[in-house]
Amino acid sequence: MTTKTTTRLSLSTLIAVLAMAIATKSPAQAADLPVLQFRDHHFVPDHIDVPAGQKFTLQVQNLDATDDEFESNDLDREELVPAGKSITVYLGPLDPGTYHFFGDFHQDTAQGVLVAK
Ligand SMILES: [Cu+2]
Repeated sequence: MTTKTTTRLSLSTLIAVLAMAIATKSPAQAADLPVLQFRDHHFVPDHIDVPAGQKFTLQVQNLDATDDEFESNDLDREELVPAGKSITVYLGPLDPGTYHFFGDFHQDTAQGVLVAK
């Protein structure tokens, strides 16, 4: 009985550890991506490599004193990013390729691409 209890404990502990490992995998992946910033009405960086074939999140931060929008026809997204604020954009899974995005209120300067590999 003692042995059985120990075995069950070990198994449930192992399952818990595995579940945690799986649960923390996606956020770790997302943390590898740089924060996308609006800075002087440009995107910094203006090119981000992202993983193809899986969901990921992109943090978009607006360092400017005016609102802008993270917008992309390729990605079918239009998200307001208020002045001084950050938002999370949920994306993917994407096919490998290049996806153009822009700042809708400053399209003359705020342009960038996500490259899914
Ligand atoms: Cu827009």
